Amino acid sequence: MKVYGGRRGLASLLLALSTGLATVGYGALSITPAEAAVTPVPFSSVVPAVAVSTPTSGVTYGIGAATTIYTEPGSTAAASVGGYLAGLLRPSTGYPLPVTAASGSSPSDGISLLLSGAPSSAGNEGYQMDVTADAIVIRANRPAGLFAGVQTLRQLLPAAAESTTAQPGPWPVAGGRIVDYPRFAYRGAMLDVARHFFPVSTVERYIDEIALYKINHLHLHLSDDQGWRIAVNSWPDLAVHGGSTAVGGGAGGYYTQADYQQIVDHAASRHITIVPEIDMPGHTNAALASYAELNCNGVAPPLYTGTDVGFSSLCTSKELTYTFIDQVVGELAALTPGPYVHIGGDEASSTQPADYAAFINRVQQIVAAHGKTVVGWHDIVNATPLPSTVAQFWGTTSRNAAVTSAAQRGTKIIMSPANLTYLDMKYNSRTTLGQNWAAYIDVKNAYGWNPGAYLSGVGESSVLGVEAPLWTETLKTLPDLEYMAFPRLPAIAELGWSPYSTHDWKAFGQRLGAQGPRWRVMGLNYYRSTQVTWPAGS
Ligand code: IFG
Repeated sequence: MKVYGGRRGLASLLLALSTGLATVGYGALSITPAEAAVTPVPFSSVVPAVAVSTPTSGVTYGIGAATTIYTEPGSTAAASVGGYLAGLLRPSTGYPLPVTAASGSSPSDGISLLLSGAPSSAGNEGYQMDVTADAIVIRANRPAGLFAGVQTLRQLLPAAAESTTAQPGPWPVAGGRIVDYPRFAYRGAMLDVARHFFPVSTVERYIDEIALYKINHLHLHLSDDQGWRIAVNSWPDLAVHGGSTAVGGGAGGYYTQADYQQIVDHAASRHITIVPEIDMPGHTNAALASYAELNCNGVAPPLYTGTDVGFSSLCTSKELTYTFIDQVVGELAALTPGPYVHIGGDEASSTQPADYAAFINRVQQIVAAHGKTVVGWHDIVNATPLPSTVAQFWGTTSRNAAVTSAAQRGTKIIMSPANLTYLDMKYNSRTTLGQNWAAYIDVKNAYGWNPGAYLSGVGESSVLGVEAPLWTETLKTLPDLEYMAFPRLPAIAELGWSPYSTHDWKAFGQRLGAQGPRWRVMGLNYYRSTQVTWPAGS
C-alpha cells in the first residue's frame, strides 16, 4: 500500500489522481484500486465485533479459481453451509468453488467448514477461524457456528464479494485466528406483518439481511387489530376476512400454511428460528371481525384500518375463546420447529386486570400443552408467568418494578426498550417514515446501552438477549423496512453478540461505516446516518 505524504508525496498523489490510478480513500491515506482490492479487510472491521482476534500480519489467503470448499464428512448441515457460502461467492468471483466432503481434519488448501477441533469456548453458535496463505479453516461444535463463521468470512472479503455479477477481484482474506461466540443466546429481530402485509419474498430477503449480523431469531407479529396474516384451517375466515385489509385500507394479504413453512425453512437455512406471535387478548380486532361468536356481544366489529391501539379484547369469559386459542396455537405450533410461541399480551386496555391475569395464565397452559415455551410482552408479568415463560421488555425507562420482581423470581427477559430498539422510531425529526412516541433513535442511541445492566434489578443472568422490533404502521415496502432497520439493527445485533468489553462507540461507528459499501453493492436501502462516516463507495 503506497501512502502519500509530504511534498513528493503530494506531487505523486496529484499525478496518480490525474491518471485516475488513485482513489482517495480515508483522508490522507490513498491507495490505488488494485491495491485497495488486495488490502484485506482487517479482523477489527467485523460487525458484530469478534470476541478474540489474533491477526497474522503479512499473511493473506487469496480465494482463487482452484479454491474448493470442504465440509465435515457425513454432515448434511455442514454441506448446506458450504453450499450457502458457494452460493454467495460464485456469482461475484466467477469461480466454480466446488463443495465436497473434507478428506481429513487438517486441510492444506481451500476453505474448510469442520465440526471438529473447535474450542469449547465456541459453544453452540461460535467458531474458530484460521487463515493462512494456504487455507481457511472454520471449526465449530455445531453447524450454527459454521454459519456464523461464514458471516465473518464474508465480511473479511471486499464489498464486491456481495455482488450478484462477476467482479474482477482479487479476493484476499487477512491471515490470523479468530475465536468468536455470542454473549446472549437470543438475538432477535421482529417484523410486524399485521399492520402492513409483506410477501414471502420480502420476509426471506429480510431474513438474509439480519443473518449478516448473526441474528438468530425472527419474531413474526402475525396478528393485530388491522390484520390476521396466517391461515388457520379450523378458522378459515381469520385469514380470508381478517387478512383482507391493512393500515390505510390497502389490500392486506396472508400466508398460507405452505407460505409459512417456506419462511420457516428459509430462516432455518440461515440458522434463524421463527418466533410466531398471535397477540392476545388485545390487538384482536381482525379476529373479532372475522367471527361474531368470538365477541362477548355476538356481534362482529368492522375491519379496522387505523392505527389506534388498546380498543379490542377477546371475550375472556367465553369458553369458545379458549377453544379458539387452543386450535390456533395448535396449528401454529405444529408448523413451528422453534421452541417459542409469542402470545403478545400488550396494551390490553379493554380487558379488566383480573380477567387479563386469568386469561394469560390459562393461555400459557394451552401453549405449554402444545409443547412450546411462552414469550409475551412484559405486560404478562402482571399475570403469573410459568417458570419457562419469557417476558419481552418494551418499556421506555430503565426501571420497572413488576419486571424486576419477575426476573428475581426467575423469569428470563428479552430486552427491547422501545426508546432504544424500536426500529419504527424516526431517526430524528426530519425522518419521514416511522413514529416518535418512544423517542427519536439514531444509531448512537441504539448502540449506547448495555442490555445486561440496563433494567434496574435485572442482571445479565436474567437477560436471555435482545430484539429489535420493526412495527409497520407507516412502512409498506422492503426499502422502507431497510431504511429503518439499517444501520440500527447491526447496532442491536452487536449488543447481542459481542463481549461488552468491545463496546466502544467510536470503534463501532468506524466498523459500521465500513458496512456501507457492502450495503451499496447489495442494493440495501440504508439510512446514511450523520453520526457515521460513510467511506467512498458506500
Ligand atoms: N406499541 C404496540 C405495537 C405498535 C408499536 C409501534 C408494543 C408491544 C407501539 N405494542 O410495542 O403494537 O403499535 O411503535
